[in-house]
Amino acid sequence: MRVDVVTVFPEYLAPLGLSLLGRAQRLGLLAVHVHDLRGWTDDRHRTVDDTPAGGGAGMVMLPEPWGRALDAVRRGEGPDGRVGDLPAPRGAGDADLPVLLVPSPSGRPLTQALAHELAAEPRLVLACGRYEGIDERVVEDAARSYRVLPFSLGDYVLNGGEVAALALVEAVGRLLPGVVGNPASLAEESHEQGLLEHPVYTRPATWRGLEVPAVLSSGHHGEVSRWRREQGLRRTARRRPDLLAALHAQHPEALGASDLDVLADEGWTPPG
Ligand code: 6GU
Repeated sequence: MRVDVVTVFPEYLAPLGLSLLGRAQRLGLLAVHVHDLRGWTDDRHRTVDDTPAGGGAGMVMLPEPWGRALDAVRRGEGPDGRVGDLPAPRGAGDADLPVLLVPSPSGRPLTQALAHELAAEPRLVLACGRYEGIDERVVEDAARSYRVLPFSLGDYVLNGGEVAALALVEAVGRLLPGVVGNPASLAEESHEQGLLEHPVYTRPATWRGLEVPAVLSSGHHGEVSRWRREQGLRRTARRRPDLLAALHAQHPEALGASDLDVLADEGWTPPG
């Protein structure tokens, strides 16, 4: 997968070179290209923003640098020409357009399901805005050559899209084949089955007077699995009952009779 990020703070994306994603890049599983938006300005001050039309607080990002940046990145170029290889086109039609991800508190919530959808794409482009946002015509124009997807990390406000870009590239990148060493560990995580994951423990068996639950040392795989399922259900009922309602609405068969007993014990019963 190729990922291009356009930002006025390229240094913000440096952590993508660390840890698992750094290894994925060295292995050629992922190519990340970070571009400075100011490379596409043409004035002495390298201006990227101006006052909002209609008045109001803050500044809005100018369309001209963004238009040039997104045209160039679409062609696999940075401010100074060609960078890296473009992935081979997959077929024809709109599905072949690269996805343009625009971090915004008014975007579609980033979920594990969306991360999986994006992990199937050969190419992602991230347009990180700052200040009050990017002139809306940039997104309108970009829709002619990209599949535009505004996304949000949650219902709170960040100063710019860079932290969201880091989160998105990590959530998507770790789903690419070969990036996480043991793929089995992916399937068991929170949000993969529509539930939160059970708690985990390691040595020592007693620490500051606190014990690892005895069942985990029993050696009975069946009992361990049952206990983990129950703990995941209890945790979800306590912390995220909204997830249970969504799971029950979309996959009623996913919650069996013993699951519903556990949930009833937590005070959760299916709606209706
Ligand atoms: Cl994706 N961007 C910004 N600027 N703020 C956010 C966000 C994204 N998600 C939540 N708040």
